[in-house]
Amino acid sequence: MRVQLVCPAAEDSAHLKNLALATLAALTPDDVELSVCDDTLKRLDPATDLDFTADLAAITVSTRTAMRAYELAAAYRQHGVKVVMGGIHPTAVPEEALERCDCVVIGEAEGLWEKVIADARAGRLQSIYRHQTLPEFRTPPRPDRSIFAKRGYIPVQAVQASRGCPFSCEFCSVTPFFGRQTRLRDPKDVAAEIEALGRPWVMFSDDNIIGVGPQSRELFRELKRLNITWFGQASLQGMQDQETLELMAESGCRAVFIGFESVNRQTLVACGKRQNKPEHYIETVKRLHDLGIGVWGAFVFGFDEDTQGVFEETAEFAIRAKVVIASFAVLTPYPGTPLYGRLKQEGRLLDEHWWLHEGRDGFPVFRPKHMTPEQLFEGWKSAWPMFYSGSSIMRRASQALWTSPIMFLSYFPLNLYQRRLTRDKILGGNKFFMRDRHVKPADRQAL
Ligand code: B12
Ligand code: SF4
Repeated sequence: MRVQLVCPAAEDSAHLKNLALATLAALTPDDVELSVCDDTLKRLDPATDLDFTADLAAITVSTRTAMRAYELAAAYRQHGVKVVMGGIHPTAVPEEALERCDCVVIGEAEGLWEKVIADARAGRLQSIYRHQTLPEFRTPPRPDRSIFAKRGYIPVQAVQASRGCPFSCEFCSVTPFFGRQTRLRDPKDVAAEIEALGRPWVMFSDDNIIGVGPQSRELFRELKRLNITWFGQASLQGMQDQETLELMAESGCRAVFIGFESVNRQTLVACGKRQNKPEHYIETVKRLHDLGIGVWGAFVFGFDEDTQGVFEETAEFAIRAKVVIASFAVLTPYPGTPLYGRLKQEGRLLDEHWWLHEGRDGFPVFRPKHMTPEQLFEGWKSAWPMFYSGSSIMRRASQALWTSPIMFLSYFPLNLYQRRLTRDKILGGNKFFMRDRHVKPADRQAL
């Protein structure tokens, strides 16, 4: 039997080894011949790059990659290849996916993929596979990364140490998909996996590497003896505990991605992100920086409490907090989230199937409460040049530059890269984007 594993790309997909495909590879019986088609490395030409002699194509799908996944699936099916889809998006909207493929795996692959393969072999592939309960994750099968050998990926290994999240922020897909209870891997198992990978730079694919108190500390102790460098996403819950932060730094953490989302307490309460307390943001960033951990802050615009002042207020806050880099997003109702359900019920979705239609990148797909979609779009765009203006980069450097040797070397390249992205992608090549008050005229010359 021959199976082709497929990773479709969105326009901005990074060259990262996809952990879902490596997991499927690990679950596949040895006598099945596997190949990989990764659209994120090189845009695949459906006519020439897909293996139409395969028995099965298995496509991992997120909402951002759904359109491309459907396009690739159509090509396989035209040539008689059966297509299985799995991942966050088909789990949220299985009926939609089933109109475009032969089989949908709802939820996590462990315990189901083996059945899919057996049934496909026997010629009795079912249209839906799903779990009765969430699979065990204490010692899951080790992802098989040999499928990525000799390709042009970013030299970072993605590793997952937990699944699920105890919070349920209204806009997030994680809790509906992975459950409200965090399932933790055995820290020794995580460390053994990393050790077997040759102690690479690690990116944890967990949603919250710090949020589970004593167990997080157990993991950090295991990582400490490996002497590695790692990055991950962390919730602000647990960040008040200095001992945990110190251990995190000692274990090799050099950067964290933090979803601050908003600087307004009411917004955070309303969207369910109660663990974020804006009054602690600046101090938390400083404590992390003092320990050699750079902070990448993420903010979202378009919440019901947001008014026209939110863009400047947020960008200024991020500058004052001196985060190493920041990203700003427009609130997006992903299917299957409580936010999607609410906006649909309130009749505020501009397009109920927005992911199936080409839109302007970053343009809202719903009607915000206190502004028009255009005002939200323009406001979102305005936050980027404020944050990546020359004077902001210099102002933040005073703290961020000294966090660690890695930050020292990467602070300016990272910021200049983001600044270029702002000019080319967010502002569509507008060379004079920095007409804001953080910008000295001399800075404009630099563009
Ligand atoms: C790491 C990560 C990233 C990384 C890298 C992702 C990558 N390519 O490896 C980076 C930082 C680049 C990133 C970017 C973004 N991300 Co992200 N990311 C994650 C995160 C935290 C982990 C993903 C992961 O590796 N999981 C581990 C693997 C093993 O799990 P998995 O993919 O779900 O696969 C399992 C099952 O789904 C299933 N499965 C998956 N595919 C298939 C296929 C088949 C055939 C079968 C049978 C089963 C199956 O089996 C697997 C094993 O059980 C998730 C949250 C999460 N907990 O999953 C968000 C998440 C996927 N990201 C999300 C979002 C929104 C984004 C961004 C849009 C953010 C932004 N505003 O820019 C961008 C978009 C990037 C793009 N171009 O697509 C959302 C997606 C929501 C949705 N409905 O699609 C998530 C769920 C987070 C959230 N809070 O809601 N992300
Ligand atoms: S946004 Fe973060 S904290 Fe909130 S539910 Fe999602 S993963 Fe959990």
